[in-house]
Amino acid sequence: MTKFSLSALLLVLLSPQGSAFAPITFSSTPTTSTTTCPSCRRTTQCSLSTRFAEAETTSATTVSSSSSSSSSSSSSSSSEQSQVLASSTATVASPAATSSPSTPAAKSNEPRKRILNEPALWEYNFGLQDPQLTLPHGITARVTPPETFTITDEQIRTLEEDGVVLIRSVFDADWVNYLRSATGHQVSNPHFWAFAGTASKLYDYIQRNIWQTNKAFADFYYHSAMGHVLAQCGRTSEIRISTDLLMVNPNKGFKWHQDNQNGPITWDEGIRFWITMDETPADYGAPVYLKGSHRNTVVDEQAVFVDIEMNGLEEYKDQWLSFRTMPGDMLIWHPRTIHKVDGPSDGIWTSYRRVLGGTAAKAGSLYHDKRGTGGVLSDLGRHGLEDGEKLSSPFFPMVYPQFDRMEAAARDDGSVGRDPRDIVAKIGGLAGKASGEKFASFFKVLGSQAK
Ligand SMILES: O=C(O)CCC(=O)C(=O)O
Repeated sequence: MTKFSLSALLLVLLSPQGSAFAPITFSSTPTTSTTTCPSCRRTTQCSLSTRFAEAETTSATTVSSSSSSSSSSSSSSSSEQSQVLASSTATVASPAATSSPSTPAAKSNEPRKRILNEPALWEYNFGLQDPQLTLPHGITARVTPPETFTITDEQIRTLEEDGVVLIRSVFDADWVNYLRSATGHQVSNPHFWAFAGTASKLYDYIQRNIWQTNKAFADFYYHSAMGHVLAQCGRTSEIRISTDLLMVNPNKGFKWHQDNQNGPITWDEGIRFWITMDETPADYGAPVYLKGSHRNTVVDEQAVFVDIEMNGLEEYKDQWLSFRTMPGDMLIWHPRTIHKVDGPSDGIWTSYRRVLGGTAAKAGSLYHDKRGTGGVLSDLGRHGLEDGEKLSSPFFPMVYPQFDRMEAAARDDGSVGRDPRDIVAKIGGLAGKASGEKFASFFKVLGSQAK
C-alpha cells in the first residue's frame, strides 16, 4: 500500500459505497459518560437486561398493529397497493424547490443528545454472535419454509421504469420487532467488522455482511418474505444474498452516487434492497433517487460519486423521487439508479433509523473477481470461487425459492466469514490502480445535505 493505509481501506470497505474516508480517532478512555448506559451506550438510562425491549420504545415511531403471519404471506389488492404507493411517493421538481433538511438544533434551545454513542475499542467482539431470538409467526429456524408476499405487476413495472419502487408493509410488527431486537443486540455487542465505519462516526453503527456474524439476520433472510419480494421484482427464479449492511443512523449522509459495493456480481445481475425498522424523519434519513437514472449512459462504470450537473444527465437531474418510509417498508432499486442520503444537518440522531440493506443476486449470476478494483471491498471472504463460475456458495446464500440447509449449516459452523488475511490478499494492488479518479470518486461522495 503506497498512499493509503490499511485503516483507510477498512473504512472504505465497510461503508455502503466504499466511501467512508474519514480519520479514525481513538480515545484512551471509555467514551461513556455519566448519562450513558455502560452496557449498551445509549444515552438514556437502561440496564443490560432491558436492552432488547428498549429498542422498540426508543424508536421514532412504533409499529401500530401486531398483525399475524397472514399479512406477510398474502397480498393486498392491486388497487390498494397502488394507492398507497402513489400517496407515499413524491417527485420533487428540482433541487431549488426542495428545502435543505432543517437544522434540528435550531428548533430548540435544548442541546441534542445522540441516542447512541460510539463503542470503546475494548467493547468490540469477534466471531459468530447469536442473540437467540424467537422467530415470529411460529417459525422454526432452518425448518419452516420462507414466507411469501405477493406484489403487483404495477410495482414491478415501476421498478423497471423509475429504477426504484417502495413496497409498503412487507414486514409486519412481529418482524419489525424481531429486526429491532437483532439490531439492539448487535449495537450492544458491537462486532469488530463494524469498527471502521462506526469509529469514523460515519454511522452510529454499520456492519457489512451482518448475516455472516449475527444469526438473527441470517434467519431473517432464510424465513421472511424478503426473497420472494426480490424474486418478483427481478422477475427471477432464484435470489442469493450478494452482500448486506446493517446501517444505524447515517450521521454524515452520502451525496449523489451509484452503488458499486454490490458484491462480486454485475449491476444487471443485482438488485438493491433497503428495509427500514423505523419511520424516517421528514427531511432526511431515506434515500432520494433520480427517477429513471438507471438508464443513463454517461456515468462511468467505476464512478461512485455522481455530479448530477454533468452532460447527459439533464433528463434525470430534476426528477427527484423521495419517500417517507415507515417500519416494515422495503425500498428496492437498480444498483445504477443515482441516489443520495442526507443525514441530520448537525450529524446527531436523537432517534433511531435502523436499516438492513444490501444487494441480492438474481438467478444465473456469475462470480466476477473484482480484485484490483474498488468493487472487491464487498467480497473479502475465502470462498474459492473463480472468475466466471456460477455464483453458488454458502458465502452468497440462496434465500429464494428456499434457503439451502447445507449453506446455512456452513454459516452456522463458522466456515463463512472473513479473515484479516483475506483482506490483505484481496485488496493487494488496489492502492496502485486506485490512485486517480476511482478513489477520488469514493471520497467525494461522503456527506450530503441536499446538495
Ligand atoms: O440508507 C443509508 O444509510 C445508505 C443507503 C444507500 O445509499 C445505499 O445503500 O446505497
